[in-house]
Amino acid sequence: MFEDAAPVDVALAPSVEEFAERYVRPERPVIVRGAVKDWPPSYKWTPEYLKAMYGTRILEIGVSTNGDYLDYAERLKIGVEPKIAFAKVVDSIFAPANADEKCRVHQQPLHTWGALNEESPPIRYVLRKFITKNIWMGSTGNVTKTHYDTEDNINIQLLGRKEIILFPSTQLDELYPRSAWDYMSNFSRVEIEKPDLSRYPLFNRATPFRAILEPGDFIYIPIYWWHQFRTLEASLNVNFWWQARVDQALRRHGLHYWPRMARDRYLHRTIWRTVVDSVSSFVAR
Ligand SMILES: O=C(O)CCC(=O)C(=O)O
Repeated sequence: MFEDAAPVDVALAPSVEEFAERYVRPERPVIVRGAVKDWPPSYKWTPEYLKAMYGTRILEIGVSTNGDYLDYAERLKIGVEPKIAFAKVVDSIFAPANADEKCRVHQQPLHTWGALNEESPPIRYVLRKFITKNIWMGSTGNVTKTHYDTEDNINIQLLGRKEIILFPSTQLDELYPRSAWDYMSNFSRVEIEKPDLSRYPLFNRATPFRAILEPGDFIYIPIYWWHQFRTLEASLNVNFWWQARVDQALRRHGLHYWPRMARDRYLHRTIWRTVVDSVSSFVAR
């Protein structure tokens, strides 16, 4: 689907200055190819290596019969995800006995993963202090539905392939975010592959972009750009979200995200982090 969508720009190992100037400053997405060859996870993190390092670690995973994890955050909150040894997850994703059983390791912060954390320092294109570095792993056919994040994102493809559909951050109304009180308030109500235009007529004027991520590529997803990820081949990714500036945090999308953050007691941490980071970047100038 979306084969006719506009392609996301592609850059071949640009300099950091060029990346910052052409893409990050104007908040324009780009796929960067060939820029992480020397980054240890690119040449070290095979399924066998990961199993040998952390195979016995027990973690919570998402499971799905159709690749759709729409209520995943809700399920995590009420603690109903299976707990399983990492080696088993790696096998069921990269060497599945039954292709209909899908699972994923969703946004696991890497700072608790000792050696893997040390082997994955921020790549040079991570331009500001990063908030989290996560590992993602998932079966062919998984889909993370359309949503936006409140930070700039660099998502690095280590194994497998993913399709990403993006919509500009300016199209907040066209994508109909869920209620500000919803646990997934940053998710769109529109099923972008079969939109109900009678309920969501403005989606008609939304303008999709499409990108395919291959091993060794990363995608820069600017703050508030909508994105859907589809796993085309069993995948391993690492992403970095870095701190938004105060003026970015105060945009409509950020404000829409805050009510549920306040209710779930994350807001004060976000405000504090944003202020501290803005003051320290100002002082460092
Ligand atoms: O890989 C995925 O399924 C989702 C990744 C994502 O949403 C992100 O990096 O912001």
